[in-house]
Amino acid sequence: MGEKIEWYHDFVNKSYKPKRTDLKVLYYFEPARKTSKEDAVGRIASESSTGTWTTLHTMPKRMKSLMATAYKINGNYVHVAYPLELWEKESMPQLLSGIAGNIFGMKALNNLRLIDASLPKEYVKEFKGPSLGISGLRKYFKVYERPLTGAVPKPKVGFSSDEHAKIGFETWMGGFDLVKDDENLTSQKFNNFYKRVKLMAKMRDKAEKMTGEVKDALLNITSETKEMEKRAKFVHNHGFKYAMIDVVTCGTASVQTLRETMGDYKMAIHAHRAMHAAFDREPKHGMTMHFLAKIMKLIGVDEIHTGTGVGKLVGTREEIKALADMLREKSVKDRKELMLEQDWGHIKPAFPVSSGGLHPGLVPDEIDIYGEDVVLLVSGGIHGHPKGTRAGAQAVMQALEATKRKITLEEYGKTHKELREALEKWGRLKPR
Ligand code: CAP
Ligand code: MG
Repeated sequence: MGEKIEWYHDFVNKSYKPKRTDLKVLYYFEPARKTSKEDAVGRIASESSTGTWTTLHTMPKRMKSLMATAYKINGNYVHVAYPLELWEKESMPQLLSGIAGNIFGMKALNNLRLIDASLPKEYVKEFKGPSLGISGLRKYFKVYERPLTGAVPKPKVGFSSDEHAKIGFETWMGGFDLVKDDENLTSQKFNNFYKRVKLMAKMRDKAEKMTGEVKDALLNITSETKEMEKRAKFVHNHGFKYAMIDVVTCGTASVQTLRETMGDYKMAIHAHRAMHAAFDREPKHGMTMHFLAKIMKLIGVDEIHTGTGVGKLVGTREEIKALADMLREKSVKDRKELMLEQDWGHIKPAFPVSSGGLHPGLVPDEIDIYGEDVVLLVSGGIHGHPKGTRAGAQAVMQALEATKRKITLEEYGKTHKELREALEKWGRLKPR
């Protein structure tokens, strides 16, 4: 018997109409030389569901109902429908092992990119989603008509816990809601996590007293999962509403665990996406940021980094708008080759986070891209202010007021010196 590849064609059916309960995935694919498109998409559907590389002697009939179907091929795009029974309830690692697993390494494909998955109601309902979400966080801060604002002490790492807390205090006093740890600051010799939390709590109390505003922090609990749980509890005991996790490096299983733990404390998760660009930057291969943000929302983060469109890191305006809508709306429609429809059911809306190379002069661009339901993180762009951190934060708050009142920054700067000084340094610079 020669090689039997017609097995793969059992996974292709262009007249298949997906069931309401099917999980549907959109992939971009490029077949390898001498592989037809039909063979390629058959392999994608097969390897990500029930198939293997050859025909088999035994295949119980009932297994037919577990096979995925590639049902729509449009140029280099293919839609695959997966029966719901394939997926374990409330297990993101298991879904990823299927629809984002072996298939990325198949020799039959030169490139494969998971663009988005449309998750059926029955699948979504098993997950928790954000614990507070946009409305819960706005209520907590009593801030309804502007973005939430935050900053990371810079340089990224190196400050002692004490120095860190002092910069935090200046940030809060400049009008910001949040002080954030950097993604690679966890608990190092020079800045112990537990010590930092204690000092930050002290400074927060002082800043809250002096300003009459709610102040909080995004302390980075990233670690081994059990230690993360311990750190989350410690942060909670010191009166913070949030903790930050590097969600990609930690992995979905630990994020799910922490959502449980932190949900008990009624805390929010700030998701830093460090490492995402290892698999979402190459436009023909890997998976999109859109899909990553979607699964993180599903498993329970309250906010996640989504890019600036104009700052120092990658991501186009169009992609960012699609991402922000997916995170914030109750349901979204298909956008050709960019995203699939999604009904969020009971899952609460989550905040997108704009960060990376921002400064006061870019605030109007961010409002134009995101509107007001966004967390704005401006770090180098406040600490680099000629008069220091507090003035830098004030300049950002002034830029927000000006934008809201539809006054140009330059005009507003005439009567607001912190903004004027920031503009004199950076203007409308788009950093790289
Ligand atoms: C920004 C930042 C963030 C990046 C992450 C940094 O600092 O703290 O980690 O924005 O990227 O370390 O670069 P600046 P993204 O404000 O000083 O640039 O939000 O795209 O995931
Ligand atoms: Mg950072």
